[in-house]
Order: sequence, then structure tokens, then C-alpha cells
Amino acid sequence: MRVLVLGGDGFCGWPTSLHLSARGHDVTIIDNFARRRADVELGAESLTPIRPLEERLRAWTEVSGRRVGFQELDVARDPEGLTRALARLRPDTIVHFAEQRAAPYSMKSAAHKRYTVDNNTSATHNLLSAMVEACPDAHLVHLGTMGVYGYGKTKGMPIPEGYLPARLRSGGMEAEAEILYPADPGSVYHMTKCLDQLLFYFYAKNDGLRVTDLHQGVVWGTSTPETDLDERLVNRFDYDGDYGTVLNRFLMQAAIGHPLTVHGTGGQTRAFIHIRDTVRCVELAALTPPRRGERVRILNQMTETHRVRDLARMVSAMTGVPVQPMGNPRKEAPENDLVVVNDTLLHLGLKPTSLSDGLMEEVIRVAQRHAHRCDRSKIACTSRWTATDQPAEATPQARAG
Ligand code: NAD
Ligand code: USQ
Repeated sequence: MRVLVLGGDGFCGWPTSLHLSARGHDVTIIDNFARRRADVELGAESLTPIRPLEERLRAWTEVSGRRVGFQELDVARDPEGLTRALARLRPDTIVHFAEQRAAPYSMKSAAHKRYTVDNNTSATHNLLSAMVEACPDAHLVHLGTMGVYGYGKTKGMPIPEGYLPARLRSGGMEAEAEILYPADPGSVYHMTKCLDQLLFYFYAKNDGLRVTDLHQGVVWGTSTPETDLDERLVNRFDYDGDYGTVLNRFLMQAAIGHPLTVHGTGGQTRAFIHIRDTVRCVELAALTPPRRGERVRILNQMTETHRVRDLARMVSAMTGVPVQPMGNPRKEAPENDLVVVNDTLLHLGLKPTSLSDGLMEEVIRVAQRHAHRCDRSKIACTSRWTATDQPAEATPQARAG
């Protein structure tokens, strides 16, 4: 396959590009380095020393004998350049990672909210409209999120893969329909993924574009077999209060002896997937495109669910580092159940990596190796959902031990 990876310099995009290249696909990355600029803005760096993309690509060719192409381009702001790139590269598959993906970053200020909405919805819409002009037969594989479904209202009812059979009632009449699962975003970032869904729906219906939307859970882990091949291929490891995600944060905190920062009760249940499974799922989805004219294919890309406080207890038991409940800076249900259907990727051949496979220890080892690069002042979550939300400080009960 000729594959274009939008956002291929990021946490998921880089290992996915290498995985696809290693399997003989012809890969080109497009990225505008917005994520590296966010590091500069926040004064926070990846815990691992990620190399400039040019160096990464040179190292990959040295190590593998394969070449991954690159073009610097802002997908949200340069629609003509994007159309030209699609016409030139004629991709069979476009993997779309190129969005601002941190919920706390999207809630920092009015400017961050606007940036996240402008960047993410323009990137997705520019891509769809450019595909109609330049490569209407290509298959778009988009990285969406489990967060589009929302948390807390299902009382344990399994979350289906995107669509819900429903009985509609209006004006004394009834009809059966299969509808997009009602969206219930928990942040401005998650809201942009709900907006993306409507854009996909329209372009699949109107132009027959082939779209797979992968509703991915929280990704944990950092390395894949390809990023392990050479230290210049190392993947990013976010641990700061904006971009760090919960399990990697706990593992990194354990590595440096920092109390584990549980927000609120820790009763929030979320879906998880290891980065090794992310890259496999993307390839499985890319190899099985829907037909032209078919509705958007939605797959839940996750392998297990966990409650935040259970993860913290597990990491604490492994390492002896204490749990520290904090005020919750977010507006979210304090407790929720989460049951998720993920049959399609399992049928396509995914063999799930689980927390019990020893990879948590690997993440701790990576974090220990780079612990000297950690800036402890960046660990706290300073972004709040509303002005009245509690700051993420240790609760008195936690301070008292
Ligand atoms: P990331 O921020 O590390 O990578 C995103 C990449 O896209 C960055 O390299 C960035 O520079 C680039 N980018 C952003 N806007 C762009 C633009 N306008 N033009 C060109 N490039 C642009 O994020 P990630 O963790 O790799 O996530 C990738 C995708 O997967 C996101 O869409 C995210 O919503 C989704 N996802 C991530 C997770 C997770 O836990 N990391 C979970 C579920 C879904
Ligand atoms: N949390 C803590 N302590 C922390 C950090 C987070 O208790 O130190 C809690 C949060 O309050 C939240 C949960 O852990 O309840 C998950 O937070 P997160 O930052 O790990 O994940 P989230 O903000 O949901 O976003 C991440 C990715 C996003 C992706 C999403 C998948 O950044 O790109 O879409 O996971 S999902 O959660 O399934 O929607």
C-alpha cells in the first residue's frame, strides 16, 4: 500500500509509520510540528529524548534499508498544498493523526479552545474535501476517541461500535433506525472528535468516500519493536499535566518516587490500549477498507477497561510509591461503568496486549533511564475545566496520609 501518515511525527504516528514501513508499505509522513511547538509553549519536553524528524528518518533508513518520505505541511491551514500532495502521492490509504489531542490543553484558555477547534475540524474537513478532488478512491483511517461516547450514562450497557439501533418516536408515529451513538464529549478536544464524525458521515454519504473511524482508548506504553531498534528512533513519552495520559503518568511517577496523582475519587473508568496494539490495529484497519458508498466504518480500538484508582493501586503495589488523591481539575462523573464492544479488530486478528504482560515494568524502566530529564514542576495538572473547578492539589485527607 502507498500510505500517507498525517501527524506522523507524533506519539502514535511515529511508531505507526515505522510499523507500516517495516511491513513493506510505502510510507510518507506529513506533519507541521505543532506538537513540538506545544512542548516549547508549555516548557515541557518528552521524557525520552526524541530526535528531530530528519534524524529519525535517516536512522530508519540506516537500520531498515527502507525509506519513509516526509513533507512539512499544515493540514489545517494549507488546503491547496494538501490537495497537491494527495495528487502527487496518490495514496491508497491516508492515516489521519494530525489533530491537537490533549483534553487539558484544549481547556486551558479561550485561545486554546479556539486553536483546538480550528485546527482539528479544519484539518479533517480540508482532508475530506481534498480527497474528493485528488484521490476519491483512497481509504481514510482516522484516529478518533472512545471519549465521543461519553462516560457514565449507560449503567454498564455495552458501548457498540459507533452505531446504535434505536426506536424513534414523533407525532404519534414510530420508526426503527440505526443512529450514530449519541455524542457526549467531556472536553473541547473530545468535542472536535464528535464534529469529525459528522464530517465523515456527510462525505461518505455525498461523495462515497471510504472512511474508517477508530475510536481509540487511552494509549499507554512508549516503545514498539521498531522504535526499540535504535535510540535515535525512540518514541515520545509525555508525562506533563497537559499531554501526559493517566497510566504512563502513574508509571513515570512511580519511577521517580512521586506520589500517584489520582483525580477526585479515581472512580473514572476508561478504555486502554498499548501503543504496540495501536500500530497493529491501524494496519489491520488499513488492509480492510470499506467499499465505496458504504457508511463510515467505526471500530472501537481498545483492549481493556480500568478504573483510575485501581490502576494507581496496581502501580503502587508494584513499586511501593503511595497514591495521592487530588482535587479533580476536570468536570467528569466521579464514578462510571464502562463495557465496550471491540469485536471487529479481534476478528481482524488483533491479539491484545494486556497490563499483565510485563510491559508496565518496561515503561518504568524507560522512565527510570530518562528520569534526569523530568521536570517535577510540570507534573501537576494546571488546566481546569471551569473557573470553579478544584485545582489539582493534594486533598487534606491525602496530605494527612
Ligand atoms: P500527538 O500530538 O503526539 O501527534 C499528533 C501529530 O499531529 C503531531 O506530530 C502534530 O505535530 C501533528 N499535527 C497536529 N496538527 C497538525 C496540522 N494541522 N497539520 C499537520 N500536522 C499536525 O498525538 P498522538 O498521541 O499521537 O495522537 C494522534 C491521534 O490519535 C490524535 O488525533 C488523537 O486524538 C488520537 N488518539 C490518541 C490517544 C492517546 O492516548 N495518545 C488516544 C486516542 C486517540
Ligand atoms: N487522570 C488522573 N490522574 C492523572 C491524569 C488523569 O486521575 O494524573 C484521570 C482523568 O481525570 C481522566 C482519566 O484519568 O478521568 C483519563 O485521563 P487521560 O489524560 O489519561 O485521558 P484523556 O484526557 O481522556 O485523553 C487521552 C488522550 C486523548 C484520547 C483519550 C482516549 O490524550 O487523545 O482521545 O485519551 S479516551 O479517554 O478513551 O477518550
